[in-house]
Amino acid sequence: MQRENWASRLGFMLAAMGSAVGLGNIWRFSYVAGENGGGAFLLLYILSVLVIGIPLLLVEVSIGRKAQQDIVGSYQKLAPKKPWYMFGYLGVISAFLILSFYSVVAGWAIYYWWGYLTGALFNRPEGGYGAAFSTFTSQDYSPLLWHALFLGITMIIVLVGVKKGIEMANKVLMPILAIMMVALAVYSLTLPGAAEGMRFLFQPDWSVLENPSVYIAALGQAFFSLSLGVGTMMTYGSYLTKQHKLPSATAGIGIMDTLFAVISGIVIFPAVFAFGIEPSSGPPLVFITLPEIFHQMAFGGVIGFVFFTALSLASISSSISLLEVPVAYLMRAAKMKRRSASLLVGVVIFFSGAAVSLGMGRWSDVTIIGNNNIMDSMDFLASNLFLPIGGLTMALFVGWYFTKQQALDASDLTNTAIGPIWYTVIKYIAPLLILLIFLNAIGIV
Ligand code: LEU
Repeated sequence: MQRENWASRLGFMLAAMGSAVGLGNIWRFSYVAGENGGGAFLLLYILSVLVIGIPLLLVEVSIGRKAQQDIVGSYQKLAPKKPWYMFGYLGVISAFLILSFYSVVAGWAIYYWWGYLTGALFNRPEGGYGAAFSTFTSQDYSPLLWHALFLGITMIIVLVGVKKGIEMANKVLMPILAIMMVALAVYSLTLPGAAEGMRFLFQPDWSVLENPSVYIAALGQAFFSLSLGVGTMMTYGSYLTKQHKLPSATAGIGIMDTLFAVISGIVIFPAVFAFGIEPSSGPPLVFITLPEIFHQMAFGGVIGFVFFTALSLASISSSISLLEVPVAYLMRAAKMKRRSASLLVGVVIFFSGAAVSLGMGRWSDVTIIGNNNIMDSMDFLASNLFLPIGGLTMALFVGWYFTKQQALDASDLTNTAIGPIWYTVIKYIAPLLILLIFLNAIGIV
């Protein structure tokens, strides 16, 4: 069967950017930054992106393009009969875990979108937006419906195929979301909590660095936000042909994605302080903060509507990339049709997502890892452990299994000044840093 390809390098760029920019930049970034003390976390996150994330993004896309396969197939093809492919399965599992909660949270975003469309959210609910949010998410059925709707849309786009839906949607979407975010940031800076919010975000409180979990949170956020280590970028890279140059594309994606996160911090934190919300409120943070902002703004209802439209669409372009990982795998390994693979994975994820959703209410006392509920446990496992392990494997694969020449060639860095620097980073520096962060987290160093 002929494999699909992107229409152009721009098509790939947009799809990869669409994968990177999503709930991770707005929802996850703000609450993780809030929980980890703000400024010092931001610094560690940006360092993780620059030193580990962007170089590994190039690694991941290069493997995919060279192998022209899904994540498991790529390792099998480039390293036949070697155990590397086992780590490919880790990517498939991560995609599965992440999509299970991603779809639930995106369901919340669509519910908010609907609330602005119908005007239900224009007026501050009795008891505030925070209470309304937990009333909604702790219900049994309603959040499930939005989760099902979001997952259904994701499945339809994936079963139509990579090129058609994805490239087009992202062309319009990214610019709208970017404009909205910048405009909201400017507005947030006029709020009475602006100075405090900016201090929280940009003035590091170094004492938080004594806590090892801050490092792993920053690393995990970098991986999650760049869609790195899960196989999405490898799969998207596999729809590229050799004529497209990768280094500038991947650097551009990494920088854009990080800018989105920083700007969303500028939107959220002034409002957090202006409205007296706890920065460490966890996953509900943006769902409480944003409606407060829109409530206060002139034409806030319309702005809320446009914003949640853009956020929901941005989440779709990320969830498609996640679903594409197991689908591409099943299409090759189980010789399934795109349609049946998408349906099968979608249905399974609906059920695991349902557990996540019930974990916000009826099953809220179910804890899996430490004190974490179902969603936070899945997120911790996937984002803070599996993705960095996936990335580490990719770095070791290209750094140690490939020859230097093969590595440079696969990533279009032959005879370039940055080639040797990149190679040193992916062969030694990034793997060592990831290991150190892990060892530190379990208390060994
Ligand atoms: N990078 C995406 C986001 O920030 C998530 C990824 C796991 C597809 O929303």
